[in-house]
Amino acid sequence: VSKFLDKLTAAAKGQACCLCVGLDPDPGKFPAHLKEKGAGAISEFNRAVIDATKDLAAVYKPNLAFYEAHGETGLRALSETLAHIPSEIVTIGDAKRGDIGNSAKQYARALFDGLGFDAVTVNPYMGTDCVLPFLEYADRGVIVLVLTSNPGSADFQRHHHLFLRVVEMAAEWNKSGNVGIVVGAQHPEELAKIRLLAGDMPILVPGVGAQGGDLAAVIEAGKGKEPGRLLVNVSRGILYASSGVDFADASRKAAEDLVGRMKDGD
Ligand code: OMP
Repeated sequence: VSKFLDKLTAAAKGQACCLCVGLDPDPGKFPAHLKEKGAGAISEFNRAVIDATKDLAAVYKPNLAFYEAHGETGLRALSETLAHIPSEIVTIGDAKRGDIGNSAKQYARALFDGLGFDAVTVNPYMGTDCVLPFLEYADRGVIVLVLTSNPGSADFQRHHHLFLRVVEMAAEWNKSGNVGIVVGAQHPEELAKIRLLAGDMPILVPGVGAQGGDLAAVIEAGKGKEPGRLLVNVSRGILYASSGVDFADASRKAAEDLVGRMKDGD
């Protein structure tokens, strides 16, 4: 068992299905008093959401696009955000990297050594050699895209059931017990099949909330045996639960509601 899996198990606090809060800050959606500060307000916004949800979240998942989009200001906000997350909560750097080994090695350095994430998302569709540099960090999580939440997942991933081959490969890559997979909430039937094939590997499920996925169906199909093996990510549904000054309280209420439904599904 990897250090990543140990940390995830502890952070799940006995819950089979647990909450991953997606930290995807979009200054255009901030409440008026922060919106006027633009990207300069990202750190303050995230800190308020973290303070309001940290007893409910097992995982925080910043998507790097929302930080890189603002250049140096955004990258500084990302570091400040990571520094604010309590050390017992798992962090996933959602970067969806995938490149030839020589380049992937540098991506892995940036995300694990530089930013210090516990885990990262990786796009495995370029093949094993592109995933290996991440796997070498045996103490960190490597969460590979299998069947994504977007409509375009039909174009290649579903073609000849290619995604099932990725599940098989993910199981082979899991020698250090540090691999997880991503399956969008839009595919509960496939999720059930993937859970059977993947054993108790952690499955990250985005697509509940703004993208309309059905939480009850996801829990039914995707629950694992050990705590924390099903991670349901919600970003916009939590961050922008209110566009007023009460945004942090509203984010807490949204997170509480989700965690309540996760417990009922146990
Ligand atoms: P919301 O739709 O706002 O809850 O955000 C979903 C988050 O999950 C975003 O950061 C997406 O980039 C990410 N995501 C998907 O939406 N679909 C996927 O198939 C995979 C991911 C991901 O890897 O997290």
